[in-house]
Amino acid sequence: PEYQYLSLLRRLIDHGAARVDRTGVGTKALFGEQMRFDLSAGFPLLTTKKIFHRQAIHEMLWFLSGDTSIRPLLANKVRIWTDWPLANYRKKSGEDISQEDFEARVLVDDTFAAQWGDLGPVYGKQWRRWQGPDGKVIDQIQDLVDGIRTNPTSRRLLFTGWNVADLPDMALPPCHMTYQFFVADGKLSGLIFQRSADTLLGLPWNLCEGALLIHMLAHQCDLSVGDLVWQGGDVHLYLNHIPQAEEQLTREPRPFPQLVIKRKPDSLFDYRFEDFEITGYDPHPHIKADVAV
Ligand code: THF
Repeated sequence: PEYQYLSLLRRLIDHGAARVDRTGVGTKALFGEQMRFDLSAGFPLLTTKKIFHRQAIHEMLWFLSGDTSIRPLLANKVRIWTDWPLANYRKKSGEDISQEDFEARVLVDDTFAAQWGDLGPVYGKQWRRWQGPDGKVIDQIQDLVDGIRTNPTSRRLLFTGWNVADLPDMALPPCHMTYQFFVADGKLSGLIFQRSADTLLGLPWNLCEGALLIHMLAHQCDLSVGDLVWQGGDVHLYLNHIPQAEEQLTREPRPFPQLVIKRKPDSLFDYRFEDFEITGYDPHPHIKADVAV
């Protein structure tokens, strides 16, 4: 359960290699880590600090919608993607605009949103509208659903956001870049390969969203849930997150909550936020930490 995550935090602090990273903040990093969660035993939402699952669910639905603008996120009061377009706008316009004012403009001004609120061909675009060299548009997620239904023993049940040709146009290349699925004994398991993992801030969200996606796919394909396997490449702890990690390590994990899906829509793309409920979530208090941009 959660002990795998806590042990990873401990090992990062004790044995992580000090590295200077893209953001300049500095990290401690380990290479090649794995965790496994049996989803039938509980939903892997960390309990040693409160995770904002409302926002995480919205983010996964946004990926699946194929959208790449921060506007639908902001409309749901999800602000985790604002920092990157905001930094870009400040740099290019020279205007010292506040985050609140920037977000308000993206929400009300269509032209502004189109010019400054889009992240480029990130996750949603690649998942739902990967463009082939012949112009053909590929919906990797629909193909995955069809594959799980018609050919469940296939070894090609996967999708990827790592579109090499599109990388230069993305605000940020995908971190959780490849997902693979496996059906056995009526259970659907999923594996996430994440090239770069912000262990304190992003990783708990990635686990929650990966688990949610497996639940949704299983629901649609009349399977039960198996394991979530998470694999990280460069797994790091930002140096300014060490005090928060130490605080979290003093806390005793509580049982994982359960995910309840209240409605079965006609397709994977018709789930709404209200269809999901997390029950029995009793976390320790939130721990605040700043994201490196
Ligand atoms: N960049 C970095 N440095 N870390 C990341 O986790 C990350 N992401 C996405 C893209 N680039 C990244 C963005 N996802 C938070 C959570 C997820 C994010 C970005 C930020 C975050 O700050 N969470 C806080 C509080 C959020 C709030 O106050 O609403 C938290 O405590 O969970 C990883 O995919």
